[in-house]
Amino acid sequence: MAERTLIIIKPDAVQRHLAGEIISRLERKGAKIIAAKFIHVNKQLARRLYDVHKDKSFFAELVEFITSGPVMAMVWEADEIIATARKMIGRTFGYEARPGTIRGDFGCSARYNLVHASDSAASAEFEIALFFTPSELTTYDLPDQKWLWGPDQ
Ligand code: FUP
Repeated sequence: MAERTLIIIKPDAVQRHLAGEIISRLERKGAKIIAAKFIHVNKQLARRLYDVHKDKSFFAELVEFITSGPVMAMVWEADEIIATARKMIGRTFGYEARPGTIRGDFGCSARYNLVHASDSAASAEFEIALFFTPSELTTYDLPDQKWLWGPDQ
């Protein structure tokens, strides 16, 4: 079933010239970009995004990092895109992520791990609404969608 997920290209990836690489991987996978904005996340938005981690020891550093420079926040759509994007991104810590994944291919850091992706349908709905209004989510067809996503299950 077609799903939407929030993907954030984090400050490290932007500053390491990896935004295009990350977008390209999602495009080649056949996912459809339906919204994007290049913004400097403020502390309030960062705390809301990472609310589930508010009691963790690394929360302050997490907020500090995501607000340290501009990010590219995007909404991508495809069948099963929430799980698919997480697989493409790899395990949380770069040094544990498998080669072939974004984190596995481009870094060894725990905190500076390049990309955020929603981890469930409920998170995706919550996170997309944090960054985008409903009218900012575009709708259009990909001419090759039938081949990339089909047949309907
Ligand atoms: P992920 O879903 O893979 O992005 O990772 P989590 O939601 O578990 O964690 C959110 C962010 O917290 C990660 F991107 C990295 C950071 N983090 C730490 O800095 N230290 C930890 O021990 C765990 C996570």
